[in-house]
Amino acid sequence: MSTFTLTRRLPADATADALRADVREGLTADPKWLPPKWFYDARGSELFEEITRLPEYYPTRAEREILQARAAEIAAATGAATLIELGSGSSDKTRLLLDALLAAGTLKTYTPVDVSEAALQQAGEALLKEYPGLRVDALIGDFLGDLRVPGAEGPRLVAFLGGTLGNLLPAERARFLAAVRAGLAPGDALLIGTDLVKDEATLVAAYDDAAGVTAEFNKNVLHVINRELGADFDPGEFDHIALWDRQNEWIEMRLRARSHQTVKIPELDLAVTFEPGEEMRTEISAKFREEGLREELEAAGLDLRHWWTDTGGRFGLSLSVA
Ligand code: AVJ
Repeated sequence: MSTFTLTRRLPADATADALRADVREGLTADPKWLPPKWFYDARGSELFEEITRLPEYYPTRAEREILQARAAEIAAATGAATLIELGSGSSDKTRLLLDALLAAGTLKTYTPVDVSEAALQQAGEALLKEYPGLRVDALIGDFLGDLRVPGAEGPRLVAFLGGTLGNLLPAERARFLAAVRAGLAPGDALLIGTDLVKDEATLVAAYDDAAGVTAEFNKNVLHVINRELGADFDPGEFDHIALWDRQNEWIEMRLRARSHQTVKIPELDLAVTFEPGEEMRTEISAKFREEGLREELEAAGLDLRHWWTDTGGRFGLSLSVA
């Protein structure tokens, strides 16, 4: 028998409190910014799934190619009884790992962790039908929060796929990796997917697609703030911007105000003014090099044991141990 449990790691209103705190901090800062995790309500998660199917957005396909080639090797190297996936979304590519770990006969439990309850619910129900015998213990939570999963049988494989590590600023990455490292027991392993530095045109196109899906995804954060905090953003008054920051080696997404506007956010008792052309950062998506990642892992006490890329050298998958 398969079982599916969905547990909220935080009190129900902690997410609401975090959104309020983030929006207040980001929209009163100069320059203004918003953290990318608030893209992912049900609509935002759907839009991201649509992004992964766009011709310009190569990371998902490149990572899938690596997983297809290496899943059996990963299963053999880790012998994982529990797969914990941070930022699991639709758990689509995860099936390659689940298949390999089940074929190796070691896997008992899959623990997806995501901020999107809708995505977890959908993924969990689908997995339940597809994998008889698998126990799915889903956690609604922020991967930057408490990573300890009590009672999860070892060895555990912690997977952080899709390149989401790149959404963290370097200092946040260091904290995140150290926190993951602190939660690993001997025999556990960490699998991270990272998009790699490449030519600017390819990178920018991936974040500014011709069909405009990424633009919709970017503006979705305004819809989220309108709904959750009673704000009156007019998403049509903002333009989607994607640019390559070659010093920091990250893609930056911004929303640029088309006109002077004052946005009211009643739940925060706040009014925010945008000048025409003013840009607000909504996401960074850092791109990596093998050596740089190895150093970041090492600084967190992690030892990179395997490094795989797709045949096009666009995306990297690393397996590390404590
Ligand atoms: C899901 C965080 C990996 O940074 O490429 C896609 C999100 N943003 N298009 C990324 C995203 C714009 C994506 N991650």
